[in-house]
Amino acid sequence: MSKKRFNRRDFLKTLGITGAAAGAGLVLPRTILSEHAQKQIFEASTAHAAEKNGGQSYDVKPGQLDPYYGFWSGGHSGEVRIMGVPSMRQLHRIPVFCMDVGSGYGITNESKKLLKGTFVGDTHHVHGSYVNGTYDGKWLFVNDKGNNRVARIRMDYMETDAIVNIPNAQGMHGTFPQRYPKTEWVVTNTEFQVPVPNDASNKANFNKPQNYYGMHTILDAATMGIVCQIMLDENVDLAACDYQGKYSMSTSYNPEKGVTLAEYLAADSDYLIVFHWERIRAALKAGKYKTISGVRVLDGRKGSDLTLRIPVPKNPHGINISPDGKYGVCSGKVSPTCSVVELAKIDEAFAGKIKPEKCVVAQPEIGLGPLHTTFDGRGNAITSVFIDSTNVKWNLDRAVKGEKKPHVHVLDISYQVGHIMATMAETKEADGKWLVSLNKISKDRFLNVGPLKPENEQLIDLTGEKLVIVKDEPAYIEPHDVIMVRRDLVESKVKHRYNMADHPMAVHKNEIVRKGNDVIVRMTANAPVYGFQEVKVKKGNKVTFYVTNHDEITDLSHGFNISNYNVNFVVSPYQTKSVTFTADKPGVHWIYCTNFCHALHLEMRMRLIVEV
Ligand code: K7E
Ligand code: CUA
Repeated sequence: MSKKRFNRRDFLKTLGITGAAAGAGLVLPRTILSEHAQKQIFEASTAHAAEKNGGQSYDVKPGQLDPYYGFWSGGHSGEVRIMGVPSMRQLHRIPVFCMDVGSGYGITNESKKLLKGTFVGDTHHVHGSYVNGTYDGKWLFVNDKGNNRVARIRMDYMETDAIVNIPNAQGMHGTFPQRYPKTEWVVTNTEFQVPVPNDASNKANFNKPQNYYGMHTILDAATMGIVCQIMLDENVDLAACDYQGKYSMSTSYNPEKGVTLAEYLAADSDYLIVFHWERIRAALKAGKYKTISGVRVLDGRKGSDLTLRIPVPKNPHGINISPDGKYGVCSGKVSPTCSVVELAKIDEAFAGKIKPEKCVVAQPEIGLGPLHTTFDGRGNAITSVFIDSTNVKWNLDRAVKGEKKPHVHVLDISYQVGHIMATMAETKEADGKWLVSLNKISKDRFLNVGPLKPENEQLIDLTGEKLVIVKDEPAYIEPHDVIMVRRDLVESKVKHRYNMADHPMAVHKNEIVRKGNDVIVRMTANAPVYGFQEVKVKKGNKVTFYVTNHDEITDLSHGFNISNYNVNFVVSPYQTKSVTFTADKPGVHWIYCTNFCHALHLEMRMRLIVEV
């Protein structure tokens, strides 16, 4: 193995910490990277130490199933991925905000209705719906930072079933479902401040950043309608809900309303903003809102009794709540500290009995660039530290007792970690088995595949005192965040076939309906034949195909590709999909099944004849 694994100059460039950022107090990282790398290689090559360490095996043998479902956001691929943990096998990809030509998402009429023509998306945070502080296996919620949307995925079919566009806001980021008693609300934050409303009617404010605002938006989980928005003077970043159904909270920065890098970094202290749900409900009831872009907007700026601002240093990033519901941990990002907020004190602070800053009960120094924190359910927190390229395990009680460095173990990872997550860690059932470190940069850890390199996801055994890397996995753009859910909470809810009644347009009888210029073909797919062997249309006809898969056999999906017409989709057992296009190219166009289904799969085809 090459000794020179990592070029330091390259690394510093990677960080891009020059000019304004350096001036703003960012310190250069530890510079013994090649030593890090060496140690890393050693740790990875002694992965079996993990079995000594905690005794759990990461080896999922052929035919065995993983004990955890991992739900990965796909970053600017716009999708969500399902992985098996600990095998790290990619099991499925769920297109959400993007087009997927394999499944036909973005091509079929049903998916076009969800996407409304927008298929650029940036998924950061995926979270499951809750009952009593743990996952109920019903829904996943995921944000789109790219185009201000939040989507819901129904977990019985593992497909996107609702997308809501959020007005008055931009850069939907931190997104979190209510944890207790169950998920009725979902909150989502705007990373970017914009004029409100952000349209021509408000053009007077386009060039006045002092009149831009951030929003904490509350969605109704069941209807995916917007309950209300709370207007703020800050950029609101990550979000969390408590374990009591009383509060949501968000890290925030840029109360100075800057629009340049130096300006965002000007203030030394920013806030964890806590939102008081009971008061929000009361304010809505009392009509204390303005309706802007059709949404009820409440004022949560300084002085509002709906919000509490707990000062934390500096441009804080992640806010994560310990599984016992006691503490919120704000990761400092530009400060090397994590701020531990005791949630019980928030009541007193809202009641005016203590100052908001008294909610912070510890501020340990974790490392350079702490971003996100997760938990092992045994009193330890693990924080991702971006600039140091480490995962730091530290003890919450020791921190609260005043230890400045309550470290248990520091693990070097490769390299530049963003999110980390432990199994079940965002629930009260955190079990401390596995940790995943989603590292932004893989450098030289995999075969060179050109300038766009994979990212690196590292699987870490969490059962021992030390963190031990057991697996390195490359990943395509751009796994951002993840939750890992115990298999028993999901598996029994996931269906093998659709309920035909869920699709009102399901085809039971093959027919062709011609109405003026419209041709509607309603057709079954049943291995190895489609309901028709040929369909004749006239050039210029508007043609719609409805296809229902009548095979009830598990795992027997059919494809539907129309040659020359830029159409392909897949229909799974008992599913119905449709597509509409103008028959503008005369000729014979074979429609064929793209998804292997039968010994006569290749023969599963028919002609579309476009006559002139
Ligand atoms: Cu840290 Cu979008 Cu979750 Cu990036 S955010 S890392
Ligand atoms: Cu149907 Cu292949």
